[in-house]
Amino acid sequence: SGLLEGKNIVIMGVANERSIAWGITRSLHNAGANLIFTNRQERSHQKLVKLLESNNMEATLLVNCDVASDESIQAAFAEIKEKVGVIHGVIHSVAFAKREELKGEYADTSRDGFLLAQEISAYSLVAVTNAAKELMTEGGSIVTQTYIGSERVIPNYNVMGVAKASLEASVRYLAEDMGKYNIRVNAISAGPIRTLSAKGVSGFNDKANVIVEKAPLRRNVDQDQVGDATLFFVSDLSRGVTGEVLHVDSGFHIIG
Ligand code: 0WD
Repeated sequence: SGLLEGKNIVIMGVANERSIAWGITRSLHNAGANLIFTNRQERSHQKLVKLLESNNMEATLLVNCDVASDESIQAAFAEIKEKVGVIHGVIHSVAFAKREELKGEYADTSRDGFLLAQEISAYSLVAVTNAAKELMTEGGSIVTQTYIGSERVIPNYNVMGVAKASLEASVRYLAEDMGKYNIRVNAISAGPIRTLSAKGVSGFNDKANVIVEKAPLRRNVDQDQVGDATLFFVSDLSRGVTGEVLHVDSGFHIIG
């Protein structure tokens, strides 16, 4: 369907074909969106170029963006403004924590490991929202990716769980700030999906097995399910929704 025909959407965080952001890309592309991509690493950029080619998709623009740097964020959105003009959505699908902080005890988290996880995984949404709002002159929708480790203690998720709690609180405060510009801010809380980042957290298989065992739908979610839920948030179908965290987790979060 053409839900997003003529809409310019920025997608941040396609590392490879397993990335959640790539599932989102498929859903938004099928809905007719014009897609602008940002990558941090040259390696991801090359992979994305190949992925687009092999899927017969044409990107509107590819730009570099390291969310650890305000200058990089400013430069990325300045380039998008110059070459594309108005944007209608941003997909924030980036996070980072040191591998050694994603196992063992949370109590062992280092000061710089804590700050790094907060910076890349939570503050980046604040900085990106502020840069993107200048380009969202026709209103817009910002969607980020979170995980249930923000609400409950999930073994090994540790410092990232605390960063996701910060991210979800940011979604609510940003939703209030952006509402007056007709910009909505929401999050999707996906169940575990095997990606490059997921491999960095110890015990991925245990997490996936628990979903099959306990979730009402008794199966794991995939990138396309997150993509379609994101399409809902980006499109006008969700025009009454902001500051929300939507679980796309086969219903796992309701089970005690
Ligand atoms: O089970 C999972 N995989 C879940 C992931 C369940 C629920 C939520 N999520 C979240 C993640 O925490 C993250 O926020 O979804 C988001 C995307 O994660 P993913 O798809 O699992 O991971 P991956 O494919 O590794 O993509 C992460 C991206 C990469 O993109 P680039 O283009 O940079 O290679 O985050 C990127 C990472 O490199 N990233 C950064 N991007 C810009 N600036 C930075 C940075 N400083 N650091 C990491």
